[in-house]
Amino acid sequence: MTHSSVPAPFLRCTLGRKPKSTRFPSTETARLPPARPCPQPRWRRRPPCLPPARPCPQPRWQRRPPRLPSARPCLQPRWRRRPPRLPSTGPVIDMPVPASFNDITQDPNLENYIGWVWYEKEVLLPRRWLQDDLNTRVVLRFGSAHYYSIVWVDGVQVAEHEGGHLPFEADISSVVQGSPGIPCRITVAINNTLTPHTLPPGSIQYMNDVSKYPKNYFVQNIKFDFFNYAGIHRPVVLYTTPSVYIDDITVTTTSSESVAMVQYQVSVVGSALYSLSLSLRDQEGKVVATGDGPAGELKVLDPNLWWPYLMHENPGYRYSLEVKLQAQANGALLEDVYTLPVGIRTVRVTSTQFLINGKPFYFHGVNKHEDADIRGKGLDWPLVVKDFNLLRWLGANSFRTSHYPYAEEIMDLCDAYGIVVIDECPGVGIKTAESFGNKSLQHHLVVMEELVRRDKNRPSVVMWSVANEPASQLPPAAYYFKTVIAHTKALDPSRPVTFVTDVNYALDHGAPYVDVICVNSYFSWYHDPGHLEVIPLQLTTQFENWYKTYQKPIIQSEYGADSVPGLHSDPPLMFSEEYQKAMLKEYHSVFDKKRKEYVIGELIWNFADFMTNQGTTRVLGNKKGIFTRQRQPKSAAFVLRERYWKIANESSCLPPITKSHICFL
Ligand code: GCB
Repeated sequence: MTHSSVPAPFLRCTLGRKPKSTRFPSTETARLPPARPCPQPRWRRRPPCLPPARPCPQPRWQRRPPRLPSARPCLQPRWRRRPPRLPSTGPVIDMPVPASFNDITQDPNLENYIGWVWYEKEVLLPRRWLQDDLNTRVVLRFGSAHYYSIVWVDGVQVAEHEGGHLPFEADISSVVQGSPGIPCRITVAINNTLTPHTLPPGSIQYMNDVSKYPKNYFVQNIKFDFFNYAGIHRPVVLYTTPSVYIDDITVTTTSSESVAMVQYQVSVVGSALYSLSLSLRDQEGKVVATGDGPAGELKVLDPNLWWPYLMHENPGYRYSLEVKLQAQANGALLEDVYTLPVGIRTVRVTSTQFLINGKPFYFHGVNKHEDADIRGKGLDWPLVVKDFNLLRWLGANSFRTSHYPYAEEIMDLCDAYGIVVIDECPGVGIKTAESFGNKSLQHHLVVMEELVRRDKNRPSVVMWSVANEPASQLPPAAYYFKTVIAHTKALDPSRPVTFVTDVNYALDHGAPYVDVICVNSYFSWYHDPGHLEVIPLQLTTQFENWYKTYQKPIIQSEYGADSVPGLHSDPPLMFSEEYQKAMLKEYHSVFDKKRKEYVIGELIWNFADFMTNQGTTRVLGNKKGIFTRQRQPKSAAFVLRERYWKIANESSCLPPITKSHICFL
């Protein structure tokens, strides 16, 4: 739970000089004037993840000291104990936060850098945060950092976190309180090395043939198809709570036509002596239900349900749950207030349907990536909003967060616009037996805990996906997925769970445990390239085999073809825009037959072109987007747009009136 906050401290970051023994050339130094926290007082009142209202002082970061990665990231003890001021240790470079570091400079070594990088920033905290030190808790929160992070404040280690894509935070009160007026120094060390036990997994391969490679040469191998961007990808914020505070809220909802129940659970930390009061308001601000205590149920008469986009004229309806805590501590009355948007909706899966609020929901949507020129995976508000405009233009009602959890800011907009989400964890590229072992499994369980904790209250999230295309034909996959899926269901019994497979239906050891079969196939592309005519037969067979085996509804969770924008050919040849369109049409004819039976969705691969590792099958990245990386439509986008709107209209739901007013997020 987060309370009053200042915006991202925009870590002052610098790039370190490398020891001579490494293969990384030195990088120029550039300095900016010192960054200042919180230029606008109103930011302090905002929740922590909102973006800055205007450009902020540029941050800087330091990478230091480059060292060869090891299976388990570890730092030289001297550095871990108390990192020195980074500029005193060598050259530094300026680095924006949030952003990936890879594409910011002209240095190819930084683009492909593997190992430790260091960020640093000094922040002056408001005096009032530091004076009432018994009753104020100061927290430093990271939206995400890739992948292994250690954080110090004034040289004192305050946090250590494994894994990207998910938030982590640290109570830094004891470090910063007592020295008002003195800037505090935030230092972050991040290691982007992927090992068989990280998520996603990877491996470091040392090239020992000295006739071919320089000394200590190594490569980071990965088994996933997107560029392995790294850095501080999401906002970093400082916020305060009272020393007794609302730590977490869990909300689930049930409903009938005329009455809904909102079940809540509030966890409080800091004292056992407190009182809690809750009020639920509708969008007009009218209180529709009240409650008290840490757990209970709120009854809402004639509820406005949360509906997906294109399923209702008013999609994304959310009530506002205000939770107020009062506690006595250290002779003072403390109050903590948290406001949570609540969408009332139900989700249920039958053997042939996916039901939202009891009505069949057909996923006509996309797979995405967090990916853009220059900022890589860094949160970029203009791009985020552009993408939602394109989704709505397309008539898409859903997406999968392929292949990792997306920024909370993106998820907030899904809730608000009614875009339905299959929320995927970073379990992508799990291809070796080693990555199905106990160590990996334990980490996967923790990642699911973090993901469920972050997104459990989001009405847009209708299903968890615990992995993409693992080697689920390997025998250990059975126990692995049984355990991960059972754990996820125990954490959240209200949502179905799946993973996305490309393994043959008869060989897949994980499929027995999923609620919905999500299958990827690339007929006429990776299989029988150039042969569009095989699609109808092969796709029909695929669906029938899966359904016959499991009697579970099926989503075509990926299908697609690369197209180089502007490349034309008739008859259609691979990589032309015409081929991409023709492939879509062949797939769609089968979807149209099978969606009358048990196929409950189609998600195109991919919404937009995206960067990948270099390779002989990739032309400056993966070109299966229906939009270019710069978000211009290819011909396929128009084919899909016509189809999605047709499907939306068939389901006889009123499309919402497109409002074109500006509202500030
Ligand atoms: C897949 C993967 C996705 C790739 C895509 C492709 O099956 O799930 O990550 O990018 O195929 O284009 O190869």
